[in-house]
Amino acid sequence: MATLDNTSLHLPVENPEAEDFLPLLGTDYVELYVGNAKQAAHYYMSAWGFQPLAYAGLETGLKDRVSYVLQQDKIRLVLTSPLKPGGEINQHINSHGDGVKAIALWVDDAEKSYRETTSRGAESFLEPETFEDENGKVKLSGIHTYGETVHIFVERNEYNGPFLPGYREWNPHYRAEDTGLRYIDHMVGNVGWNEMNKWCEFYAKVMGFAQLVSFDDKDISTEYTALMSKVMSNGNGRIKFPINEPAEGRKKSQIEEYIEFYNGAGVQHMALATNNIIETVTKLRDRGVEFLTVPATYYEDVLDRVGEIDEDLAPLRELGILVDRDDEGYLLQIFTKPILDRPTMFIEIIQRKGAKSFGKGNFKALFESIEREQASRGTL
Ligand code: TYF
Ligand code: FE
Repeated sequence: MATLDNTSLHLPVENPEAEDFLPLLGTDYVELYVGNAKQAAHYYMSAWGFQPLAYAGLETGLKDRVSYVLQQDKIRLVLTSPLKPGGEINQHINSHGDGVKAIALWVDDAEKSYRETTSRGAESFLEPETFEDENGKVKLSGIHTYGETVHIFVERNEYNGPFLPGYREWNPHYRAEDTGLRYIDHMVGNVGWNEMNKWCEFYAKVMGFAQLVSFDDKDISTEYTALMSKVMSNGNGRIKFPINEPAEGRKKSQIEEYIEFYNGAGVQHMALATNNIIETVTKLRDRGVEFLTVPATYYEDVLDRVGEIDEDLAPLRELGILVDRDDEGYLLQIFTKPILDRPTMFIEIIQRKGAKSFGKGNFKALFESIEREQASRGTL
């Protein structure tokens, strides 16, 4: 069983004998509740290179909401908007703005996943239910996590349709070239003051995760930004959920700013993996995606810090891509500015070259960049 301590790096296999009571095959999809799903879908296609996959709405018999499903390699996004006043989706948007409602996890047994987690204290969101159409059946269940975010367990081994029962193929004439995004590397949650340990214990006790890494305010407090972070991982390492909480600093923590504008805990960033970060970021920038920048001085000593890398430094410097190394290799990463009007969610692009860590060596440069953004909003 997982222990929660403050040692730096250990693997999530603390008792290899113990059976994983919640085997997870991967992230099935991420659902965002948004004010205008049609236009959000266009943004994720045109700027991010997602491909249209499936649709549900008035034309498929829904009366009160609409969903567009997009895909790029293993990453699936669902964009959902309400069509009428009132109800849970409007309430979510009213409270949080656009944001992630569900991180859906692919499982072999949605019923067992529900039983194992709720019996360990998870609050039920969706009792196990089978959905069917001409393409087969899918069993779904769901539990609550931090804020109003939920996890849906998706059992889809008897389904051949484009997404889920009730959705039909979506074939608009518009298709954008993909940007080389491959899979979700990690999904980060921001929680309130002193709530990090509670939520890490939730992932340990209720979902059988173990702690991979922890960062305290000494690692990551710059002049203003202060936060604490622990990374929780499931047994096979396919699902990684860092959890951040604000810490006291000289001025307002970036996590506090998030919590204020999101009106509570929620998903702060998704990290999307690519095999060629220079190509991916070049394409994203050309299509208007805005990234945080670091001072040119970052690149003066970066190779002293991380040693030899395969990439030329010039394009990394031009694009503002950050580099960090751990015992097992190195990684390249870059962060967008918030992708919404509220300073809430952003996206990280990451390319791992052996490294299993999260870029601790970049925290100072990164957080100072975030602080410049905060200052431009008058938050500091
Ligand atoms: O996911 C991570 O841990 C890294 C670093 O507000 C990070 O991407 C941590 C906190 C944060 C921004 C990035
Ligand atoms: Fe990250």
